[in-house]
Amino acid sequence: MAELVFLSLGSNVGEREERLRDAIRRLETAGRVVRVSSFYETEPVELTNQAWFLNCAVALETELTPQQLMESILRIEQGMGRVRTRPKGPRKIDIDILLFGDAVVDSAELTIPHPAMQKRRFVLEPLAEIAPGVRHPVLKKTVREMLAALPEGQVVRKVRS
Ligand code: PH2
Ligand code: MG
Ligand code: MG
Repeated sequence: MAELVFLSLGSNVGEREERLRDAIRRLETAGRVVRVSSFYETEPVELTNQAWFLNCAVALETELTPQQLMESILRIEQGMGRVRTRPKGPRKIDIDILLFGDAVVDSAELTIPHPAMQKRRFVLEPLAEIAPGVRHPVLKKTVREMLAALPEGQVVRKVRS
């Protein structure tokens, strides 16, 4: 049975927009891309001394398991030449699993829902555009509610719709 998965994509190195578009095309190998948000220009958070990101959210219908999807994402990131320098540092492409249906996964390699999604405006603004009423299976809040609960601060600007 297909599950509906929500992903966050980000790039802050080189041709960011082309990178996001390329990643979205490649995600078709893992399922069916059913929705894509606008692209957002976002201030870097957590590791702040790096270039601004372009971020978006994607809804993917997939028959893969969470583990298989993660492996498929790692292959896409590697195929796009991502080099892991330091955690949270600059990257050509980052694809994170936010929500995987109502699944809750907590293994050494994979945590779903994404543990930081409720704190990140660069995740919630794009996600609210394509899935405002979707509910976090642990926090029991909708995306719209999580976004409304965020403190002001991080600059997130829509650049394209
Ligand atoms: N990703 C991070 C850390 N900080 N900041 C923004 N604006 N966008 C990101 O995608 C991002 C970040 C770790 O993956
Ligand atoms: Mg990330
Ligand atoms: Mg990642």
